[in-house]
Amino acid sequence: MNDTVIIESLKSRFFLDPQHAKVLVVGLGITGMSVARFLQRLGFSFAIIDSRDKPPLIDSFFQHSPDVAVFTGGFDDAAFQVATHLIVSPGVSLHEQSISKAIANGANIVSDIDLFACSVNVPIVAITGSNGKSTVTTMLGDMATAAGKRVAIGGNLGTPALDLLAHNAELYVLELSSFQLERTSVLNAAAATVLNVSADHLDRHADIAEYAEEKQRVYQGDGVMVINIDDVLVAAMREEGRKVLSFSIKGEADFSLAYQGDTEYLMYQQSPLMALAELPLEGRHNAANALAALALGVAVGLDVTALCSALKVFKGLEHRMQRVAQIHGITWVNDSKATNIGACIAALEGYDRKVILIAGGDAKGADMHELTPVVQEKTKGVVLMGKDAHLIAYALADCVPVHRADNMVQAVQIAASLASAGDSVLLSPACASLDQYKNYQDRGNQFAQAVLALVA
Ligand code: UMA
Ligand code: ADP
Repeated sequence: MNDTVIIESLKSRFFLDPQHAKVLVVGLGITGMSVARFLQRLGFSFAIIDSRDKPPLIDSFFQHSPDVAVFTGGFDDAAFQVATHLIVSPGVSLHEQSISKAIANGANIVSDIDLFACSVNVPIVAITGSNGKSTVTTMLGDMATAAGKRVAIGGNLGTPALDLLAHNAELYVLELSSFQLERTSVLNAAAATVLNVSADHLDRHADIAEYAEEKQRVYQGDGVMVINIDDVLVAAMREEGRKVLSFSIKGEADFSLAYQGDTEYLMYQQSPLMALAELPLEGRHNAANALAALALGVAVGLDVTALCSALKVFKGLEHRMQRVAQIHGITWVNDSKATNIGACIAALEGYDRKVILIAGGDAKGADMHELTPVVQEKTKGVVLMGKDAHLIAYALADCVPVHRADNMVQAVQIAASLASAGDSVLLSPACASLDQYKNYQDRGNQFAQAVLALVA
């Protein structure tokens, strides 16, 4: 879309006019940087504020934009009070006092996703959920490429949505977090899905109902709703009069699993699409992800045969149910990206034999008792570490043997002493990693190193 059309769209939807708006960009992370570039391109003047003393990107920002006012080291009310529009990065809560006050005074909240939605006139697919977003977004990107589309993928996945505009794509696939969705009001995705809802980010959202409501915002507009009917909170989001494609790994749906003879198939209504065994991913939850991606692809008119051809060669993402090694008959699996209970439960449910689970970290306010039944059924021992290990230990008391470790090397050594040939050891922490590691990748890498050191 050309800049004049984009500006007209911003004016009509948000009164966001380069002549009059006083824009404050809140947060100087990769989102703030992408917003700044976008506003500069369209000729807006704006200021930036970040509560950190030295936001990590400040030096590179000043190199490219020495003339923009940047406030750091706290949220100064004065900067907020003059703003007509706040473009707030996802890492900053809208409940920050200065932001609440500015909203009360009439400031408009706009997200980078809103700006993006005003800037494209090709289909957007929007994907949210507590788990599986990155997998489904990447999967669908590969599938759309196989179907001959010039596609760009990003959002919470890593590349800020506004930076995707340079691709001039025919289809955009966005992974969206609850933080991005809560401040987005004009997304009208051609197809959207909430993959699932389980407790997460309860340190930022009041409760799971509020968290689910933010996720539901992915369906705003009149595009196709792709609905996981196995998840009660998602199934309840269906809206009368909207086109819906459902998916299920448990029963009947538009996209489902079914046996024909001895072979289990991914199905589109009554037609088998491909054998489940042809999907090269561990864990039954990945069958749900494949069905969701197929439904989204079909919703935007992609050729289903091409979609399946991409699924058959999709290798999955690092740190998600990734087999690290098999040593003396013991299989070691890295699922470090399991940063909440739902992912850990899904990982354990996929096993038909007993597992040794390594878990723990920052529970982000979740109630760890939800883990108890599946841990009891699927594990023969648990090794816990990190800040909230005691909460998990409390939830699992008297259910399975629980061991404590100070670090990953120790956790792996304890797990090795508990495992016998034929067992799996699964790192699926059900917690965020930041209390002990740089990020989930660091945690997964340290696990892999500790496992490989066992052989050495
Ligand atoms: N921060 C401050 N003060 C500020 C601004 C930010 O302390 O004034 C802190 C935040 O609390 C946060 C960090 O700085 O800890 C980064 O926040 P940000 O909003 O500046 O983040 P960006 O660098 O813009 O990255 C964001 C997403 N980050 C968050 O939602 C925290 C990235 O998702 C996303 O890839 C990127 O935009 C592009 O869309 C990351 C993430 O962790 C991967 N997401 C969460 C998740 O997946 O669970 C939601
Ligand atoms: P997200 O981007 O939502 O965090 P990922 O694809 O990165 O999702 O996967 C995060 C974690 O969730 C991993 O541990 C992965 O094994 C698990 N997971 C992936 N898909 C699902 C699903 N459909 N249901 C539950 N857990 C899942």
